[in-house]
Amino acid sequence: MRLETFRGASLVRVFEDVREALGDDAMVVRTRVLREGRVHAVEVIAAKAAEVEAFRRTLDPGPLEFSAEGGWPLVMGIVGPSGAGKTAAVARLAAGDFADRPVGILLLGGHRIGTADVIRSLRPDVTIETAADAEGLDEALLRLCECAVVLVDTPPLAPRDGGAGDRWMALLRRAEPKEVHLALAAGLRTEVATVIREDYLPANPTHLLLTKLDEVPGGAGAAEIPLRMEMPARWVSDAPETMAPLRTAVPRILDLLGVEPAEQKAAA
Ligand SMILES: Nc1nc2c(ncn2[C@@H]2O[C@H](COP(=O)(O)OP(=O)(O)O)[C@@H](O)[C@H]2O)c(=O)[nH]1
Ligand SMILES: [Mg+2]
Repeated sequence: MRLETFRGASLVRVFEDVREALGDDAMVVRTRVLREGRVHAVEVIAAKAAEVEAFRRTLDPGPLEFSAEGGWPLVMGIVGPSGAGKTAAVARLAAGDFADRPVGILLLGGHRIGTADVIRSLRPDVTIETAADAEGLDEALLRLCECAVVLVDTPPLAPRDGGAGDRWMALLRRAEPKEVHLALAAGLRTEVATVIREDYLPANPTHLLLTKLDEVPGGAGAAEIPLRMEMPARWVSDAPETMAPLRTAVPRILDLLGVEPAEQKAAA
């Protein structure tokens, strides 16, 4: 979806420009008054309504489907750069969204010391398994097969890791996760986010997990990564406290754009 910025001396004039450029059903994302000394100008950020609607559909992850009782656990991976908030998200999901279900944690590859403690501090009863090769993975999954959900925490990719990244990404694929969430801090430049996604493609990311939304100013700017990624999003993370639950992504991201989840406001 393309956001366009229009500026002019009055709102009426700017809306005329918006309508001319984007059509009658253009959607206004933001309106503000700019002051430069004594001069006032009006700025309107707008998009084509059909594009907003398409973005809303892309973002929608659909319901989360758990297996029937006794079935294979719902396996979900979280991948992304160092410090993106992967481990925090795993812990918050285990203690929040999935608090009422038996949750298992799988740590693939090398992790920072204390990773298991971070998760256990929020959800003491989780079983935490590690796996370094295919055989170890199969055994770990068998040990977790009574869980309803298995959350897979992963290390970051590093340029000279001697193939460690390829190994854990292959293990993640072998675990056949239903969803793989790519954790990206909201403050990243969109160009950087695009390159990171390419790096993590072998992990087959299916969803965007926008993190650290509390660290960026709100508004349309904070939605640039989801706009660029064009991936469904189930959760966002927007609090530094480890106890804070993850939030449902779609309303939060649409809110940044000033869009209601199920409807759109047409330009007056
Ligand atoms: N402000 C803020 N901090 C966060 C958020 N999510 C995680 N953090 C913090 O960011 C740091 C790195 O998180 P961590 O989960 O260890 O990142 P990982 O390397 O991707 O596993 C920790 O101090 C987290 O508490 C968030 O949404 N907002
Ligand atoms: Mg971590």
